[in-house]
Amino acid sequence: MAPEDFNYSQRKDHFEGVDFYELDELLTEEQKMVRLAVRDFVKKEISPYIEKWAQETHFPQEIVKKMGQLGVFGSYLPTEYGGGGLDYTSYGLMMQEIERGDSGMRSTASVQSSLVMYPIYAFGTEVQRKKYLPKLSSGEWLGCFGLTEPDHGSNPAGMQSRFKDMGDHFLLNGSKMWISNSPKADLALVWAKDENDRIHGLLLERGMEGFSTPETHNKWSLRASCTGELVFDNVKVPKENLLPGKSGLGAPLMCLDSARYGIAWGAIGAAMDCYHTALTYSKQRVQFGKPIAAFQLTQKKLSEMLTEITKAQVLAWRLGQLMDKGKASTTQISMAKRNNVAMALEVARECRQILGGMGITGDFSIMRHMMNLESVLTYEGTHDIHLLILGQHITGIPSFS
Ligand code: TGC
Ligand code: FAD
Repeated sequence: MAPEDFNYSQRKDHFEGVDFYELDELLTEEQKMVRLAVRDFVKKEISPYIEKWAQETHFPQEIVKKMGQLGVFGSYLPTEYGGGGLDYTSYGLMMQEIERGDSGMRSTASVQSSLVMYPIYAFGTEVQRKKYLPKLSSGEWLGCFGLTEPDHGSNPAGMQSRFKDMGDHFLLNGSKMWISNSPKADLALVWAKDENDRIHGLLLERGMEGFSTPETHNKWSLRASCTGELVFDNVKVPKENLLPGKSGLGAPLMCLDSARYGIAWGAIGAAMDCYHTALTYSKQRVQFGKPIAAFQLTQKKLSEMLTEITKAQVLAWRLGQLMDKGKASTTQISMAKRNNVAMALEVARECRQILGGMGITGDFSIMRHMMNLESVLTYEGTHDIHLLILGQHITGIPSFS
């Protein structure tokens, strides 16, 4: 028997995905079709250009409409508002496939879906839903989500952005920092406190007087995604732009549950791409008269990566089931986000080593994934904050402050 018959990499699915535990058997035909459609889109519309975009710190705004046409935005929301009416596993598979291309592209998709469309659907009025959701789902409009502030990242409860009731409108002051999509967004969902210190969501449209969105430069991570601030200098916000359905920190935290779930899947995509690249490279690269794949140390790296990717897939798949049943808890989501992102970052680092010097170049995707994943490890709750969320769940004792 030829050596390749034993080799996992020779299986038909090598370039199509990593499925060592045959988890495909657990997916529906519809879920597989969704995955294939997004995979094909990424191959055609993202992968050929992403390295150039990242090197040039270019956010390809035209991708927003293309993703909208594909049905990536609001996939789990009802069709009557432009959503896809799909389940959470399909949403997860979409995030996985987009992040195989690039974490920044997945950021664009998850902010639009989970952090802008979801809260408008869940906490908005019928008028707000009808006004904004179809534009966001088609990609005609791009949205952003403003929770983090310069002095309040992990602790959003301390936010200082505030609005006053002026009778016929609200007057908003403050600022937000590190906001994905902000420099290009048409709509910003901003979290701010009222005069009673209660947090509410406000919808700000580009062009409102006193509202600006300066871009954040000099990032070494998520270079094809645009990041910026949101600055509110006496912005008059119409009263009908407040989301009435839920107030308090629990409202943005509910949105984060959905986005963190998507990241748990997305990170697997980045890991898969690194793994495939390193595997292929290691079989081609010859040192000491042998492909480096023949060395035990390389095989150890690859074996451990496959094991960790597979464990992450099982976690994500089960979490998808719990999401669909409405049973997934914040702590279960924290565990998956934390584990899967750290796994992907570790896989990217190991793969970078397998490629030696070539691993640091933009000729391969690995270093870009690795740098992107440093942000993914931090945003939507840092690696350590998710550990503390789990710690609180286990012991019943919060240790944040
Ligand atoms: P805590 O006292 O625990 O909770 C405050 C209130 O919220 C309620 N709550 C929830 N409600 C619904 N769903 C959830 N998941 C909820 N979690 C908590 C809770 O019951 C309480 O309600 P009430 O009625 O008693 O007031 O809050 P805390 O201030 O102690 O904070 C807890 C902590 C640290 C876990 C939380 O602040 C946190 O998660 N911090 C991390 C911040 C974060 O993740 N920021 C992300 C910003 S957005 C982003 O990064 C987007 S990147 C997007 C991209 O590009 O992909
Ligand atoms: P800090 O909160 O200052 O944390 C610094 C360090 O201290 C971390 O290691 C943290 O784990 C640790 N730490 C903090 N508190 C504790 C504690 N109690 N115990 C132990 N350790 C602790 N935010 C948005 O609102 N919208 C967005 O679209 C968005 N997009 C982003 C895009 C990018 C590229 C990045 C980098 C960030 C984005 N963020 C966004 C912000 C992101 O959510 C925050 O960066 C993150 O929540 C951490 O906040 P911080 O950066 O202020 O770090």
